[in-house]
Amino acid sequence: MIRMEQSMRWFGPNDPVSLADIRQAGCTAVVTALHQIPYGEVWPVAEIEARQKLIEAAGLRWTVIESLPVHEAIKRQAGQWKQLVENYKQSLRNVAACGLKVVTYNFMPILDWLRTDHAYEMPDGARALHFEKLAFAAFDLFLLKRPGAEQDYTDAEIRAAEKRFAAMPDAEKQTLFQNILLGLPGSDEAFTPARVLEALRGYAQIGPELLKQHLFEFLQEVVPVAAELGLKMAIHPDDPPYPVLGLPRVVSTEQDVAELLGAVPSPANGLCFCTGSFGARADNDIRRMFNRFGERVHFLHLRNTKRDEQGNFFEAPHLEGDTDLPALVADILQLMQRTGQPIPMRPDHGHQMLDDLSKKTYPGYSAIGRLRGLAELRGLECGLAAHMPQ
Ligand code: CS2
Ligand code: MN
Repeated sequence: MIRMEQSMRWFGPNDPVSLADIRQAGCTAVVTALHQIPYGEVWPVAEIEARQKLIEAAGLRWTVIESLPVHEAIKRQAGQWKQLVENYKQSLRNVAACGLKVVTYNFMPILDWLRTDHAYEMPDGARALHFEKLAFAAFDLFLLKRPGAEQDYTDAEIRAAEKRFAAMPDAEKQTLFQNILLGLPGSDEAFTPARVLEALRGYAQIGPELLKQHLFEFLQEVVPVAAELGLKMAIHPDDPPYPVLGLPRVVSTEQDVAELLGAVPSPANGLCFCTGSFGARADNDIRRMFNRFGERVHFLHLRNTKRDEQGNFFEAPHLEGDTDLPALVADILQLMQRTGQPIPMRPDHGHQMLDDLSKKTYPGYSAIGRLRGLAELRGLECGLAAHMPQ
């Protein structure tokens, strides 16, 4: 019976969650990146190998990169972008030479995932990541003061955001600000408002159609190289999967994915299927999407979200929330038996709980909550596999 490969994300030697912790959680692999290499620079073979040695010495494997970031200039097709695409190809050659197999990346302008609250209290006292639309609007309008932001909200939304902001204690305003400008995954360096506003100006002329075109042109360049090297590219969806800060979004819906996979039909052009990101939209039917695109899914992020009518969502326990993960895992098992290919998986985020409540880790990436998520998913897969007709 072919099963998912179980891993956790590791942010490298500075991650408070160690490789030993990850191994004890039951993982056979980690997914990681060379976070110390500035975006756009080539990943040197020596550094890839050094990282690999650390991981293997802990009894784990490294086959999935998360992420090999795409430089902003490539997304905007500005400045030295052609050289940066060449650098990306060279990094692909280097990681392939070291035996890595899957390359995760995203095409979200400027920022990676966004939440308004990193410590949203669950009824059981655990803490979850939360996206509250009104708080986000308050940040956008009154803290960041993005020029033209009013045009992206209705009058009623602006009034509600004003009220929400007026009632917000100063400490909450500060946390909101810090949460949203958290910085990129694996970095301790937060964005400054000036830097974000400047970066936003770079997208003033770029709508979703143009950004999509830039993405497809990037793929036309890098996918043939990846295919030849035996690498699989896995794009992560937008998180949240709708426009924020007036920025264009290109990987949020089933239609987006169909276009993206169709634009460069090579099997090397695939997806990081993140159930939590896609699942934050009520109009994404997660199982239908997986069953339509499954053969191009090269990496799985399994997590759950709970939405409300207003479009707010929090990260629910892995087997609760709006996405039927038990049914999805059954679909995944079936697909893997059909293709004969195990798909690497990781629990994407977890609650901050138990001893971790007093520890500082990357938001969403504490050990115990992810251990819980992984254990539940592993048990689920195991039970389903045992009862699956051969
Ligand atoms: C991850 C993303 O932490 C997360 O939510 O799923 O940061 C993901 O690693 C990147 O978007 C992939 O490039
Ligand atoms: Mn994800």
